[in-house]
Amino acid sequence: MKTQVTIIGCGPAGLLLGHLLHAEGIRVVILEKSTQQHVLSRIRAGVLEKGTVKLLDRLGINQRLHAEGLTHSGFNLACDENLIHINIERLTGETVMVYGQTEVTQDLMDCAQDRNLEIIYEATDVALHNIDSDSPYVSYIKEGKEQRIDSQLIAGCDGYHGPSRQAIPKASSVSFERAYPFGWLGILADVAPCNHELIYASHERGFALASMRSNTRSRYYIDVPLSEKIDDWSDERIWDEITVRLGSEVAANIIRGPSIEKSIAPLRSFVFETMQYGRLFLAGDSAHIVPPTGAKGLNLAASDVAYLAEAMIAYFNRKEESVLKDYTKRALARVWKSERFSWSLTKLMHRFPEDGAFERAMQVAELDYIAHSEAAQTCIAENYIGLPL
Ligand code: RFL
Ligand code: PHB
Repeated sequence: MKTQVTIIGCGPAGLLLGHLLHAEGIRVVILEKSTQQHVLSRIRAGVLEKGTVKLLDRLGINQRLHAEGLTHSGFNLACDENLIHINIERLTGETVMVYGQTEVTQDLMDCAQDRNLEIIYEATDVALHNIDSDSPYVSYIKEGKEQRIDSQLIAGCDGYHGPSRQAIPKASSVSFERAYPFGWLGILADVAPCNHELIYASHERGFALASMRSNTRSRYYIDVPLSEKIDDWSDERIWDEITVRLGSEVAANIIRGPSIEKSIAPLRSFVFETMQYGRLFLAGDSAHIVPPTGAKGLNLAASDVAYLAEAMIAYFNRKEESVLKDYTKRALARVWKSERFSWSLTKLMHRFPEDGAFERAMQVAELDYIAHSEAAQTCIAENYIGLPL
């Protein structure tokens, strides 16, 4: 098979890139190793920046988003019993949208079918070849048969564990990494949220986040040591811990219910420099990971592909090779600022094993400073809504 761009991975990065290119008449094939149902079963992000919403508006894949998404004009930081309201709309003039990654993915998949954007699910053993030449290709196995797609460009949108980044020689890249000594234990339940806005809580016992998917579906997280096993956490034990960490005023409004999903996700900061090697371009989690504390991962995937689509369109329409070369620099400038924000919010809100009374006092002092400084709140708000594209 021949096409113009082969996209590896059918997460938000691959799907958005596929739609952006397909809308410009560029021939695209998306290869996904899992089934559609499996991709949709992964419960992940919940908060969309304005820039991500605008991208979906531009594609016209936005009906359900605007009908069901919740516009949030603020969020809260909590420190023990104190709530600090960050009014992002008053401070920045912008809002964010609470709409699950599962819903975004579902909308992009449904629309791919309507618009004849080709997605090949259950493509296993995907391998990249000749990426530093003008005739790159991707091989894979489908229904037991070896297949091959020749294309001019390849987009590696295959997440942190995919083969694309591994195809780039070590000597041509540099990795930056920070693994955290805890993970987020998440629980999804069909109960009303405890608050109309998100609450990120820093408590003596650790971190907690009260989030939501709708007015009837809640998503909560607590941080736990990486050694913890999900089977040791009954729903009741999780609800008890959430209740303590969110403080008594918030806890009074928590409605408990059986979990629909619960899992533990490790936290990591990671940046891979370069995002281009020959004809291969990386986007989203294949190139970088942020801890989820700032709600940046999916939004960074969206900003990467906005830049990458622009570069690939200029390349195909106007034969501009130089815009392809600029992609890494443009994307990384935004990536590093999101890395910084996610890392600093993680440090502020979590208890690290090596931290003692002094470090806790520093966190409490910083949160108290934020509570009383409009400048500090503005700084947090402008990062939370997303830096300009
Ligand atoms: P994905 O979503 O991992 O998709 C990659 C796709 O590639 C496929 N793949 C392969 N396909 C073919 N061949 C192979 N060999 C392949 N290997 C892998 C995979 O099956 C998959 O379908 O990466 P993408 O598209 O870059 O999207 C990134 C986001 O998913 C991620 O950054 C966010 O979920 C992070 N994140 C959040 N981001 C936000 O912007 N806001 C949030 O509120 C937010 N909350 C979160 C999060 C991530 C979390 N976890 C579980 C890590 C909360 C959590 C708990
Ligand atoms: C979520 O609802 O899953 C969520 C919200 C905000 C975050 C991370 C995850 O920062």
